Amino acid sequence: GKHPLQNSWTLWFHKTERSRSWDENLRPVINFHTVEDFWGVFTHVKPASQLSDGCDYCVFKEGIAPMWEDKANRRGGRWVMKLPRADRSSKLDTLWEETLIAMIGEDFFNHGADVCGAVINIRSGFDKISIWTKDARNKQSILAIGWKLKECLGLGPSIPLAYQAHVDTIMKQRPYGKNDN
Ligand code: M7G
Repeated sequence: GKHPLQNSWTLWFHKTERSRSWDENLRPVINFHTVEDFWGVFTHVKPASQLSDGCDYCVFKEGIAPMWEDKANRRGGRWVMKLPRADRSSKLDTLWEETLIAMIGEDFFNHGADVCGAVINIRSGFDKISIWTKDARNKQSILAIGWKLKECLGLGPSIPLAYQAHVDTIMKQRPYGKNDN
């Protein structure tokens, strides 16, 4: 039989169409809840490195939308790494795959319940991979999750990992469609 994951997950896809609002451009693609179905999904969708600028993949626990407004994210934040575009072809797909494996394997020192999902943003300047967590005040789980992520991905000093509360990200936002980094 198939090997169940601890949670059911939804893959979402975002593609910037200037005529539509941000949330209209965001669509759920498929749900999965076994190891085998995860690999089935990820061998069939386009690798992130092949998407055009402005696209995102999001993998979130089923029932949590990959947006700041969802009640699971409202008080949360993200661990985010900025990846130079020059590394897109060599490193990006592997880092994204390793991020997802760490996340769906619940390999976060028992703080998996604080994880909401993961996002990859394909952008012209810096691509970004992030893990969204539930509560930006929960220092203990944030540190455990960040530490484990760094370890799983083997991140060295050339790829800094920083935590940002969504409220701080929202304060810095520019009008939709004008953001390329
Ligand atoms: P981004 O796609 O997260 O990163 O945000 P980027 O700056 O690297 O492109 C770009 C813009 O998309 C934001 O400034 C918002 O206008 C919009 N946006 C992004 N997110 C994650 C959200 C969200 O969760 N909710 C809403 N309402 N808008 C968002």
